[in-house]
Amino acid sequence: MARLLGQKLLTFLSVLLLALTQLAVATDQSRRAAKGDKYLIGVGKGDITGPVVEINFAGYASTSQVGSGLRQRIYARAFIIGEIGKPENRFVYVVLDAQSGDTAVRNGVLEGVAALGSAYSVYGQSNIALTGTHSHSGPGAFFNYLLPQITSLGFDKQSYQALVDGAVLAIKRAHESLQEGYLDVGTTKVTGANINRSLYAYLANPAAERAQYSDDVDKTLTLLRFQRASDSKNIGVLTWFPTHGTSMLGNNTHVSGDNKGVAAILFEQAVSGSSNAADGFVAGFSQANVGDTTPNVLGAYCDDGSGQMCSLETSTCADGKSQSCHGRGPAFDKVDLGVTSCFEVGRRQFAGAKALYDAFDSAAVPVVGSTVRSFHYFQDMQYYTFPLDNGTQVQTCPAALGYSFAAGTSDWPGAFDFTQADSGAPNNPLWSVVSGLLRVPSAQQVKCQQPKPVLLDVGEMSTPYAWSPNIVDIQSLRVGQFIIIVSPSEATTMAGRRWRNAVKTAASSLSLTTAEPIVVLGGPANTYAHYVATPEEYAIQRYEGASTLFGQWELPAYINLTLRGLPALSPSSSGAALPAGPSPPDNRKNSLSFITGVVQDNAPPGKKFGQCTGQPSAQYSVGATVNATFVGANPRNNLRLEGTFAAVEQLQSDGTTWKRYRDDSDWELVYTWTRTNFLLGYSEVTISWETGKWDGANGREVEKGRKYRVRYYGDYKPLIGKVTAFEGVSNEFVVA
Ligand SMILES: *[C@@H]1O[C@H](CO)[C@@H](O)[C@H](O)[C@H]1NC(C)=O
Ligand SMILES: *[C@@H]1O[C@H](CO)[C@@H](O)[C@H](O)[C@H]1NC(C)=O
Ligand SMILES: *[C@@H]1O[C@H](CO)[C@@H](O)[C@H](O)[C@H]1NC(C)=O
Ligand SMILES: *[C@@H]1O[C@H](CO)[C@@H](O)[C@H](O)[C@H]1NC(C)=O
Ligand SMILES: CC(=O)N[C@H]1CO[C@H](CO)[C@@H](O)[C@@H]1O
Repeated sequence: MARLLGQKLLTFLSVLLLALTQLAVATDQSRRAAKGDKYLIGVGKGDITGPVVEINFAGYASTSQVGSGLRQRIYARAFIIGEIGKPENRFVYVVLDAQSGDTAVRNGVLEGVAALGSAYSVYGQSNIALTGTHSHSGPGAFFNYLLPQITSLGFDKQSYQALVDGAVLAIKRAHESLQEGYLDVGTTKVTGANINRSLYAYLANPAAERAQYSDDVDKTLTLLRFQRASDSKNIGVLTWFPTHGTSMLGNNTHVSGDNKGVAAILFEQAVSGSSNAADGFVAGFSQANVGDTTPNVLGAYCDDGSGQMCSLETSTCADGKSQSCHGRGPAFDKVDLGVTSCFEVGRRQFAGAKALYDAFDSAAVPVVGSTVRSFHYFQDMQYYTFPLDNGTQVQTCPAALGYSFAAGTSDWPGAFDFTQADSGAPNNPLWSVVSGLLRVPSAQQVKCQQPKPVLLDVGEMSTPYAWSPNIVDIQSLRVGQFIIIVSPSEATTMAGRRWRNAVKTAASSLSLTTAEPIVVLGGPANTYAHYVATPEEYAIQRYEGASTLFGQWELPAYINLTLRGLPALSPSSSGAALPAGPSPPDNRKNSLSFITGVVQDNAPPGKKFGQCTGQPSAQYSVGATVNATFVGANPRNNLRLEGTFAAVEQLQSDGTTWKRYRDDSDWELVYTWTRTNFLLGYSEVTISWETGKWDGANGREVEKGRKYRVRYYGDYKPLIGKVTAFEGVSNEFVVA
């Protein structure tokens, strides 16, 4: 009996084994068939959360938007792709949760990567692309040029360094993770995450051209999947989709990565621990032809009590001004400063990308052709002469901004402090110094920039140092049939389409790729060169046209310059074939700054740093906000990069051990710093845990019936002496 059973079991086992082997072969074959070529791939992530308080935010250019805390840490995410066995054929695509790439930051990153040692000498000017997600919700003051420094009162070394160090760390981690693997690319349509904020300008493009597209913004999200060969686990995804990082309003003062920061973290949290995702999975949500897009998908309305939409033509309200015109996000709410809409627009991008990712094996196209190449050169845009398609010679101009620039957009009106006569305008010592240096544009410039009326002749101003870039980065990357245009400017929808189409056509006629080329556009990258609109949109001179720095022919020039570099992406090119071009000015050492450092922190008499002065209640129901307030110190004393200022801890079943449950990387945990006495250096910190409200998106519901407590990590600076770390912890409470 036992023997018979044993025999049966054996037969059964051998049949099972055979079936499994066949299955394995079949799977392997279908996997092979669906796979492209093997590349060297690596991903890495680094914390770039700069000073979260007392520093102006980048993006809205509003002097009054100064940080008061942190909602979610921001990151650099680096993706390296290379040819196997050929270290010289490699590129790095970095996505920064920041307003844009920038020349100062790029220089810092290049120096930082070079300092990592000889293994990193393969990375440099040509093959590092530094792109920003165009978030308007993070610290500024890191820029190379004067104009974007004005509202931040100059350059801040700490803010700059946080970006540089985090990006270098992300690149280092990506390099250390390099291994053989496959790349696949898929697309999906994401709805409800963008609309056109400059429809009137878009409509100036030829009707026949517009008829080729079903939407007046691009709705397509492109996803590149990184899958390692060793065990077929995915190590990361890199996506492109255009929508402005303006979900958080211009009066929000908590740092976050805006909607793309949300999407990236939701994706990383959702795949974490899943069987086909490797540890350290990185999700990059890169910006695309963002120029005329807005995440405020309900449209732009006048906050003047009229309930009217802003005018289509000029985005103004009944008073003829743009000041009360505001775009509304999907969860429009005046009091939450865009927080709910931001999460929702992030969630929509995440959900689209995740659904595509889950169906990827059937939906994706393998990247094929072993070639990996990149090119980069600097181009001076002052009077660059080149032929249009019809042969007519035209030229670009020194940078200038038109009148509509000062009006801002419906995402947030009124950029900069041009209303000097306005008694309500905030006092800006930097502007007081430099406004006298404004110059009248030269006759040649006025003519060149037509039909733009020049408001700020930034390209002809270099006192005390350059105000805006005239020299820009022309860069593209390529792996197999996948080509990435790296744009220094925010391309409008149609500008991006023309640029991608031109590259695709040229790549085909140059026979650059074996499979049909797939072209994406990422940016704003490397430097911040404002916008690039089509010549037709330029003629309309709304915000995007007014911010197209180099005149009406900027887009055809960018296309011409990209096509010039394209042969460098061919398999026979050594990549270094192109002359480097003129170097842009490096203003890191000579930038003005009116930003003061931390003077001192003190605890009020009878209290000590970290003492919990506002205890949470004993019990909360899910959905409630838990607040704990502590005697605080300035978070600029220590950015706690790769760490946290705030944590929620959960009591484990042993009844004694506490485990970290939420931290600064979580949207629902908010850190707020308030200076309570400037002279004496007192401040307090409130840590708010918004339980339940954001759960569900990534399956991280609060565990009910458990005990929790709030922990605060701070660092104080005495008037004399060194910065010292401290911690504070609240009483425990139950979430039921
Ligand atoms: C933020 O700005 C919006 C739009 O102007 C406004 O409706 C809201 O009242 C402001 N919120 C705060 C707290 O200032
Ligand atoms: C780009 O412009 C240059 C002149 O600056 C010209 O020689 C070249 O043919 C142009 N390239 C294309 C593809 O139009
Ligand atoms: C070429 O196209 C430009 C832009 O549309 C136009 O201004 C110019 O007149 C055209 N030249 C010729 C020779 O048709
Ligand atoms: C919690 O603290 C924040 C920040 O100080 C404050 O805005 C909010 O009103 C507080 N909420 C509750 C429920 O006390
Ligand atoms: C801000 C704005 O005007 N957005 C418009 C973009 O285009 C759509 C039509 O496709 C309009 O409905 C939006 O109002």
